[in-house]
Amino acid sequence: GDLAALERVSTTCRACPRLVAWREAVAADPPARYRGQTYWARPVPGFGDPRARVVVVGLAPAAQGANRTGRMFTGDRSGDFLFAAMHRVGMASQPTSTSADDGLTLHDARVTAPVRCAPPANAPTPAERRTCGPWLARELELVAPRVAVVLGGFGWQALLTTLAEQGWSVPRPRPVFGHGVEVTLRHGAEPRELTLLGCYHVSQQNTFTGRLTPAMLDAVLRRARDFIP
Ligand code: DU
Ligand code: SF4
Repeated sequence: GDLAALERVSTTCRACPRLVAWREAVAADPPARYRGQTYWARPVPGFGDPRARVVVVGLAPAAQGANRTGRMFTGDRSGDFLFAAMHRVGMASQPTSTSADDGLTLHDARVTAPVRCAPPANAPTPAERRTCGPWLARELELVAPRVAVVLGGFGWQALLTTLAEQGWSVPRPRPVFGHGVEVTLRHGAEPRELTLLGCYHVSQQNTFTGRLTPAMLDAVLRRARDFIP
């Protein structure tokens, strides 16, 4: 349907010269453990249930993860941590996510990111975030989730910007990101609501240090379910 068309078109995007160069440079010189693999090296679309009521919003594809496998959060330690949790709470069909054809499906859940090409040092520029915003905006319009679990401050800022541009009532000053922060937005006079749940990012910087534990992530994902009738 429309979502499949969006994904097809978005994967041809070359709007950010620095990211196009990086995603391709990484693919041309893989580390020893991935030598011989053909990298995706293109924009990575969101993955999961097209009618998901829970959307997990990250930062951007990892150079050796989604930029290699072509599926969001797939093929790196961040994804291992995230999908294991999604499986524990019943959102994922299996606890591992290793390649785009490993059979994983998500139930009433979806994973996506505000920037779709792997950035150097996992750090997109503000201009790159603005340039990529419309892809996320269109995806959210089509999926119409009830809850967004937002992993980290970059995704939080990016998502609030996108939602404000789409006519959601984002409070001013903007709600500040934090683990466990909850904000419910309304869209004009319409009855629909979207709740943002802040969660520390699943990167190794947080998971190896114990800043984000499996129990903490499980709790946020279970909390997301509280908003689903
Ligand atoms: O072709 P498709 O059935 O629309 O599925 C596309 C893609 O999305 C496939 O890799 C499974 C995944 N998916 C999912 O994870 N959860 C769903 O509810 C539906 C599809
Ligand atoms: Fe296009 Fe987004 Fe990739 Fe930039 S980051 S090239 S806008 S898909």
